[in-house]
Amino acid sequence: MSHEANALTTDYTLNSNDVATFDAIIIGAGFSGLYQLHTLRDQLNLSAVVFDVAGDVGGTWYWNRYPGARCDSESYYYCYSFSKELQDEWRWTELYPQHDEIRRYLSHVADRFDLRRDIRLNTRVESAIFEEDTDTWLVSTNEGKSYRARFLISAVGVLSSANVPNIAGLDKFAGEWYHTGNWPHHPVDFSGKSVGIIGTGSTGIQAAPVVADQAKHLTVFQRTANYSVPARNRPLSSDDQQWIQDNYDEIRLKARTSTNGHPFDVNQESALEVSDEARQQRYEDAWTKGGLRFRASYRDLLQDKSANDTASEFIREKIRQVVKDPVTAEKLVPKDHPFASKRPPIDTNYFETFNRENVSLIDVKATPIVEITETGIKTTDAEYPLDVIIFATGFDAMTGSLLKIDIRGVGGRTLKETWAQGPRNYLGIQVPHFPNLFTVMGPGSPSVLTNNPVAIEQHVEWIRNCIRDMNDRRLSRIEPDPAAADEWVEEVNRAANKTLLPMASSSWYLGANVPGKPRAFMPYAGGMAYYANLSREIAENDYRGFVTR
Ligand code: N01
Repeated sequence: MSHEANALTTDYTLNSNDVATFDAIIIGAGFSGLYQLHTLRDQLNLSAVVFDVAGDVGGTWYWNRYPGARCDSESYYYCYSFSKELQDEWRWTELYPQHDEIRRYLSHVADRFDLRRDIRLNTRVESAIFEEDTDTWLVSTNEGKSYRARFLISAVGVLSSANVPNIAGLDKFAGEWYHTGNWPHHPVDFSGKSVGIIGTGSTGIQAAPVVADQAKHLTVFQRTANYSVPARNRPLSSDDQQWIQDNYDEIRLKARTSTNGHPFDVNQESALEVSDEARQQRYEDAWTKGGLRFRASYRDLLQDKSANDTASEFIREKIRQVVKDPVTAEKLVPKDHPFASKRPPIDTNYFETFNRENVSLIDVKATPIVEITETGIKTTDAEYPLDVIIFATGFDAMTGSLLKIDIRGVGGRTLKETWAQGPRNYLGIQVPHFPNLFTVMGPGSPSVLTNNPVAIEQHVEWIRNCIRDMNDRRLSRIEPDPAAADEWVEEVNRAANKTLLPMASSSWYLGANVPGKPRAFMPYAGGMAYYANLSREIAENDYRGFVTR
């Protein structure tokens, strides 16, 4: 911390009759916001309130209820670790939890820690203005009310702003259409219907087999073929439950000290230093076991293109073996990016789905979508009659939800203008000239490259400790030194460029999926454990790179 003169000793409880005042305002009631409220209110004894536009807690899981929606991290470590009691009392039923089970878990957390009394649902934060004379944020909501707080914490989520592509004619479509990230709460019945799904990312790959089971016909509109590894989901048996409980300490430790927040051992061999037979066997074993662990088969799969080629080729061969029609198989084989340079999906019977009589695949890179008509989707080649269109077209990731709020820092500058060329911040957690604003899982932090609860707990606890230290030192304001932020942006780019991640040119990691969004590699690829240690060391060294007063 470089200290400016005149540390404030003011009483922060500014009393204006029509502005409720808190120590902290938290935006978002998902994994991040719930835990942040618990840390500030119950551990630091501060006053805090959470706003969320949703009708219940749950964050991304409140919105993503599409058919097949389940987590790609294993249930028993896609959850909080901060409370042993919570961990001991909750039992997950499946290896990969379905969306409703995760909602039940988060609802249980909200009840168990009595969080709901400080959560305002159905409330959208519209603006947040930093007022320099008091070093506080003035926050306005869609109800026309204003609130004031010393600290503003964005817990808005990284994949929460649905991206519906601007395809001509959608307004004329006479059927039903849905975006997976904004799925209705009532059941959607596909039986007897012709359904089209646009998008073959993790979401489309989860949804297609489930929709195909019900629909009269499913047409998958694929722009970029994708790699996917079988999830091998299964119910957790009582033996599994016992193993989890017996090994929880080790599982949590491994997750926290890993690169991606997953409790895997990454094989420390290079894919290039073993025999072809040994490599083939390892990939076969990983394929049989299933899940994101496939990525941990060799240490250099994401660093060395030749090493990656071996894994990419293995999956391509699997696709050719599974999909019976060779023309369809070849369309499904990804050729333009290395395996895992985009977030790797895992699936249940995705490629097998294309062997069904009622499923067809349209390559919309070869024959692009021209428009949506009253009755279906028209490509340069043909028109496909549809009753339902599902957009599995992803998100304005990492910055979308935050930039929808009119956030103004010192001198009235907006966050939108400040990030016009891409996100610029320090450690992904604070932005120069936006004092006392913290961004949980912000761009520039490991966030989406991790098993999220690990990254969330690390950020939430860092923010709690920072606020505690500020209170102990009677400081009123913290923000990054602009030079520290510049260096951090360079470090984010340096870390990305040591990997193959930037090779996927259409990836949402780069903002490339949203027209007009600046191209900048957003998550920090230097590794979760390294990042957590660095963040701790910076805090211990008097918040090096931050300016306080
Ligand atoms: O979104 P995506 P997603 N015309 O952006 C295509 C997480 N997640 O919702 O690749 C035609 O990955 C687009 O094509 P292209 C996970 O982190 C987690 O699937 O841009 N197609 C792509 O195929 C994941 O990575 C879980 O050429 C268009 C697809 O739509 C992230 O969410 C489950 C198009 C979008 O893929 C996002 O995944 C699901 C257009 N105009 C997701 N616009 C769990 O762990 C876009 N596309 C539970």
